[in-house]
Amino acid sequence: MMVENWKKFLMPYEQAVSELKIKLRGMRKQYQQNNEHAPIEFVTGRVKPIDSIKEKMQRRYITEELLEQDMQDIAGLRIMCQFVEDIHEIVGLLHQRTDMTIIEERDYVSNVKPSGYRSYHIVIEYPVQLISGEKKILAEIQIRTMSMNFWATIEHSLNYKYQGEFPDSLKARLKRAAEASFMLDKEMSEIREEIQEAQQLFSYGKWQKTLDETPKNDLKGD
Ligand code: 0O2
Ligand code: 0O2
Repeated sequence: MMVENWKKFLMPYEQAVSELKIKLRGMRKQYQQNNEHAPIEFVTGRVKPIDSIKEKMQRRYITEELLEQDMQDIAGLRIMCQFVEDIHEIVGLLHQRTDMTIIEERDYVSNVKPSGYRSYHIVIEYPVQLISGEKKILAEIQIRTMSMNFWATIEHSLNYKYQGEFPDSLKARLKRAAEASFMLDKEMSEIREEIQEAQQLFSYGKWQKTLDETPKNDLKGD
């Protein structure tokens, strides 16, 4: 296969990212409707920009023939959560789904990368319905706490500036920041039950308020 038409090549990936964003955001909505703590805070997604695909192909010696198989994050989804415990809940939920197949898992939450990077990566096979029929594509779902996300986002942009060649002092600072991020997650986990109780009361309060206001709104309505 020659990628002479990138737009056409990326079409199924665009479709998959849009669908998966809706599906994952739908999971959050269901928790909210049940007035339960949602293990998902927010979801983002993107199709890898063509230049990044080309750069990664060179860096990893990936040929066009093997692109679909070997580049697992052309379609990328990211799930952010409040607590480390939420990550495992989401992983469990994804395992139960019948609309995707998990083909690989990389647990950088237990196995922190040397850089300090933490996140749980799941590679799925996802069927997209095209007018030409079904096409199975790979997508990567990264699941992380907001604290992990904060660190990764900062480190990623610094990487961009230094192209991975950090000065030693900066490297040490990032390591310390990663440890601080880990401590924050730990502290939050320890007070998790208390936080969740408060959040439930808060959302119940909001719900009550909506109920109280409904009749008035109805009267005002057309
Ligand atoms: P940058 O600076 O390049 O990061 P919507 O569905 O309309 O609410 P939208 O506009 O599609 O939202 O964006 P979404 O889904 O909220 O988030 C897209 C942003 O998330 C992109 O930033 C990506 O950087 C980031 N992102 C999400 N998932 C991934 C992933 O799996 N891998 C990577 N590398 N990045 C991800 P921008 O806007 O392109 O800007
Ligand atoms: P992007 O779109 O710029 O984020 P690797 O050998 O580590 O490059 P592998 O084995 O293909 O990667 O998969 P892995 O490690 O599961 O996932 C790679 C992706 O995880 C990266 O995408 C990043 O999004 C994220 N990631 C991995 N390590 C780090 C890290 O040290 N710092 C940050 N900020 N993110 C990391 P790409 O391909 O770099 O592209």
